[in-house]
Amino acid sequence: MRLSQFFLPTLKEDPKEAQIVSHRLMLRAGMIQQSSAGIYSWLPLGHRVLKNIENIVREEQNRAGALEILMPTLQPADLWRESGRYDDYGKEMLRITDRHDRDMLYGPTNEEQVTDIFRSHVKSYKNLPLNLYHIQWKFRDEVRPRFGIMRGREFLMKDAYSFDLDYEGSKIAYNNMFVAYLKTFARLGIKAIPLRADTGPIGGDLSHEFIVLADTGESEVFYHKDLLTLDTPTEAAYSPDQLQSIVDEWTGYYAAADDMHDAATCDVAAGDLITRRGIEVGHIFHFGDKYSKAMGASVAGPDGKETLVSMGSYGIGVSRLVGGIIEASHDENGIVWPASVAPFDVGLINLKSGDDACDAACEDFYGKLISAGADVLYDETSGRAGEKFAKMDLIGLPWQATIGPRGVKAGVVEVKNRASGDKQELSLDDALQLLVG
Ligand code: 5CA
Repeated sequence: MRLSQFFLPTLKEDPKEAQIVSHRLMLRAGMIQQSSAGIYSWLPLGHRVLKNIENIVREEQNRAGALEILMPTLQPADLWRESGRYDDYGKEMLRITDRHDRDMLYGPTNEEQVTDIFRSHVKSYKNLPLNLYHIQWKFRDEVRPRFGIMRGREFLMKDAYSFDLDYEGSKIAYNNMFVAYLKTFARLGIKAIPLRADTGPIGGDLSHEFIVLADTGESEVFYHKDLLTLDTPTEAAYSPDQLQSIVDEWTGYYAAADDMHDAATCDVAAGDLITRRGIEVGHIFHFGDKYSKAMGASVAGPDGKETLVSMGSYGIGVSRLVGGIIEASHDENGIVWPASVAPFDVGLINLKSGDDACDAACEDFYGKLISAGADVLYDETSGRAGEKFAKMDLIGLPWQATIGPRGVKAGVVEVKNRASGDKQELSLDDALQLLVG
């Protein structure tokens, strides 16, 4: 992509409305634009990151055996009347009336909708276990939308729903998602720690939040220091026993958010207890037959008896993750994207656009990078060198490659690693090897 043909409305100054670094950097890097309070448009750079995150989340859900569907954003109120949540949900739910005076709502989550799909089609235990997920926009009319897309009103969520014949089965489904989440967050380049959590309006008896540590997080978290030293599971699949032992290992250390932490009962030695702030990027719930009972979702069991299915739901804040990753990975010059989610792999800077030799060397290198499969943002504009460097640092691509008149003469390109700041002068071939080899 040539910068002159891209749409990258960066800002030189810090926007006044942004209170936290991720919001400030997303606005400055031209990733998003506010439409109204808590509602944003995603501009090309932001959209690329959002899609990269979405794809990693999708791949790990598919790998875990969940099946992708797509449910609508607008739902009929009647489904929510069946579960009793139409009244319970309060003002956070955006209620809409259509032209026939039918009550509708913009979905804040999809337990009811997916239970309705399930009960219409699944009648036998032989079709279980089943896990259906979608990646869809949600709406919650938050009292105080803030921090940009971190606490939005409209936001993109991955929500998966598991259906099992009994508690044992649904515990395996829960553990399976727990482990899939550890893998997902590791691939996104972040360390997210699971905490025992309150179940809130979703309900249920068992729940974990996954929290990314960042000073600007909304909740305070307390955890045993050894939790951060655990290795992320890497195998493609695990047996139910293996899943249980991974979950036991990760939940064996003390970890709690402020609403669950009790200094009096916490038995971790003071020197081992770490207190930080964190951002909730995922939340999983086991709620058994709460919805299947209210909505009549049952199957014939092996003994022929009708049995209410045991369920869980599993959310990841896909749009919130964009901000969460920035909070966890930035410096004073801008964003530092983990390679897996970066909007481009390499930023190529032409230090003297218009100079025949420079232009030719850049074009040649640009072509070679693309042929080798790299996603490249090529700054061939006539801006000043300082501005070009500042812009590349701000948008945080993992690698920068700079070609100027001196380098052209010497046959070298300067390659900078955004995260470490390390720079090296390499021949074009060696640079290519390093960037795409
Ligand atoms: N039905 C369950 C799981 S599918 C559910 O809705 N869980 S949730 O309420 O915890 O939301 C799941 C994830 O969505 C959260 O962990 C968080 O990362 C994200 N999320 C929730 N509210 C917002 C919001 N207002 N803005 C951005 N992301 C949000």
